[in-house]
Amino acid sequence: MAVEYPNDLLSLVDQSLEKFFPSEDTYPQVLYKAMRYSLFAGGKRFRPVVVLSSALTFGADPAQAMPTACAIEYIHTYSLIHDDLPAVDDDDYRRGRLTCHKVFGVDIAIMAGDALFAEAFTLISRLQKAGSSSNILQVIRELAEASGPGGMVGGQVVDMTSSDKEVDLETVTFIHTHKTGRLIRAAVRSGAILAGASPGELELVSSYADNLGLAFQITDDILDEVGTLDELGKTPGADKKQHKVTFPLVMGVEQARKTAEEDIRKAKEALRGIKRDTGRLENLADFVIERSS
Ligand code: GRG
Repeated sequence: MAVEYPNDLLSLVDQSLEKFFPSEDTYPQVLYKAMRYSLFAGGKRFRPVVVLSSALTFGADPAQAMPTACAIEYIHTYSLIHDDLPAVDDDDYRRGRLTCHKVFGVDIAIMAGDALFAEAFTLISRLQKAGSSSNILQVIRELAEASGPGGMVGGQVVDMTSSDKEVDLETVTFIHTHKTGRLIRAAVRSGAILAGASPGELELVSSYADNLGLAFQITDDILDEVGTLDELGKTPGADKKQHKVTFPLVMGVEQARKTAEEDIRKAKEALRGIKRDTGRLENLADFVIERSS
């Protein structure tokens, strides 16, 4: 049976993004239009949903973690805009519509990505009220580190410099855990930190997050091989065309799927040590392995 996605949280995120994000009449309009074009193009809102699920697990209300949840979506959207640029992956479609640079031009798309990244930290520092000051500062640090050279951008650079080369499992694991995994880890940890999880709980939920993040990118690789434009909202087969380093390339689709399943098993095992209702986090783990978009 298909796993049910937490659409209740997704709707709350969509409403909050509308509430927090400046209107397209804001000057300079072309910039806000480009940012909004990519931010409001749909998408699963997986990372904000993860923040809220983690916050709920450790006893906070979704509203209390919402500015952080939305800020992570700004960062994720920035990464997608830049990832699609001609100098990077050169993609025409994303989230079922033309990519930002195709509509607004490369110059504005670069600026829209940069502005979304900065706006993420503006949002948290202005509106993240729940949580102690030191916990909010810790969340800012989690997101900055996860996005920067030790996280998403570092992983992306190894990805870009590895295409066309003979690669081993260690390199592809580094790429995936950094390019995609670090931001998902930051999402899990931020929700837990804002809700006041104990150090022991934080350690266990981080282990859940690491396995979840790796499985998420392996399923992304598999979907690029077996998915359709309709399902994915972007052109499938792009990894192969660009000689990208992926798990299916290193070990074949079947073994890649087994690896992702094993990561999800480990993620769930980590949850078992947490003496809370971890049902929402378990459900997200099931979603990651079964997703078709
Ligand atoms: C700075 C030029 C420049 C490039 C960097 C940081 C970066 C661009 C790219 C990071 C790599 C990246 C885009 C990782 C995310 C990979 C991924 C799994 C994307 C899809 O995420 P989903 O499935 O998409 O959550 P939706 O559309 O549902 O939000």
